[in-house]
Amino acid sequence: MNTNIVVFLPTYNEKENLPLVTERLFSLGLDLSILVVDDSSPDGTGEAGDRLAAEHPGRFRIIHREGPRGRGWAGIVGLREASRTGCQYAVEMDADLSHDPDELPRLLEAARGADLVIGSRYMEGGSAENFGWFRNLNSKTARFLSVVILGLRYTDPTSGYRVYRREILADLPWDRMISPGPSIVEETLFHIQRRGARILEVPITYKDRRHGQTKITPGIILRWIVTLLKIRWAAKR
Ligand SMILES: Nc1nc2c(ncn2[C@@H]2O[C@H](COP(=O)(O)OP(=O)(O)OP(=O)(O)O)[C@@H](O)[C@H]2O)c(=O)[nH]1
Ligand SMILES: [Mg+2]
Repeated sequence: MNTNIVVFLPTYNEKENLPLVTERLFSLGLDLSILVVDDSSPDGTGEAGDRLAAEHPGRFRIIHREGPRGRGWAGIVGLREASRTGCQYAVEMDADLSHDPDELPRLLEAARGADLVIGSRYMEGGSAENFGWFRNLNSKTARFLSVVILGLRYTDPTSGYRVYRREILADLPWDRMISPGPSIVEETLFHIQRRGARILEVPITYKDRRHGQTKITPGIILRWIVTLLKIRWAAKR
């Protein structure tokens, strides 16, 4: 992959969404390629990805992970791989179209003056469509714990819509990263903050997922909290 921008998409059961998000990203007309890390989705996302790779040689790549699935494990593989390409920026976003590809140019623009740009739902100008009280409460609790446990004082530390300067990713301690699940997002932010990097937030409008179902289970939430504590603990030693 020889593009200026590499977009990493983690996927688990996103068969309908993957071709849609791919088309939307390519239609932006940027020098951009897509790197998918799929956890052997039972719904056939992997095969859909193989077809897209055949249609877009050199611009679309899919890595098929085996073993237990995990947003974090997929994130470690995907971002690390992106950091090894010759790109200038690596983008991380959900594959379910909750993160609007049309907002990417604005995030990239902001990245000219930063090491990391976070798309924020909760700063002035940002929003999260159709968040009911339960998701709102979950999201608030997650932000609160991110501040208390890891000191991540941002409006949206749990946002997975981000632009990283490649060098900052290449500098992360990948072999010591421990998040199996969604806490990978906080873990990368924690390490980047410790490096004294320039971190910027810009507002985004978070949309409801287009197709398919959420992958978050009560077990994943519980493990998320335990992992934040482990990250903090490991950093102290
Ligand atoms: N490879 C991989 N990707 C995952 C896994 N869990 C979630 N993802 C992907 O990570 C992104 C975010 O997951 P979501 O389930 O959408 O989580 P969410 O955005 O908090 O919840 P909803 O939008 O309500 O579904 C999506 O692109 C998922 O397909 C996983 O175990 N492995
Ligand atoms: Mg989602």
